Amino acid sequence: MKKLLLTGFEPFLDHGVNPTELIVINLDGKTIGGFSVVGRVLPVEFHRSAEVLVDHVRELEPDAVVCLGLAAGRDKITPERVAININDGVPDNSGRNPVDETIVEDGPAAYFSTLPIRKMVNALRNSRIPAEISNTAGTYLCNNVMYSLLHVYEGKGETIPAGFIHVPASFELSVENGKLPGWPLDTIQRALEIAIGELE
Ligand code: PCA
Repeated sequence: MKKLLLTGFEPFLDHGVNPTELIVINLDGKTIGGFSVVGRVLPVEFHRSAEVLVDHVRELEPDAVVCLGLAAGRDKITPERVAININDGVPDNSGRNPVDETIVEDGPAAYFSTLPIRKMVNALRNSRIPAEISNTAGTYLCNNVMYSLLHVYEGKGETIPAGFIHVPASFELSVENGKLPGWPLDTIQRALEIAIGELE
């Protein structure tokens, strides 16, 4: 059976939990469509996250890679279209906050997702789950790991379905912070199972 590497992130900033961490732990070892899922949690640290991800890719040699991250404040499931060659953001979990740095010196400006993002969004909407393609993954860790992941496959001259999906806050987070739209965790998880079901 084909292998899917599914990553989430640990909690960061003032978010007490990260729904993507809980979901990849829940889905680890499960089968979705034709893929057996290997769930892994990444640190939120500019100097480590991509390295940890790339180590998993080397070790597992997956047939597809879907990285997940929390986009607190978004109210839809948003597969990302593009990652850009920039690190810039508020302090990460190690206190580092790069300003206008490149991720890969002399790397291309951007990489497009190789996930079937339009099919994923259509499948989600057909299941009455709010979803849209996002045209910016930001310049924080989510963009960093997506760019780094696609750079690895570019370097290998290999194309597999690989990319990033941002999810809204969970209900638990919206209780913690009254201003965030929050979804039940199991709805976010079901949405991701539907999106992953579009992989071939
Ligand atoms: N979301 C952040 C980093 C970790 C996460 O879950 C982001 O959108 O960059």
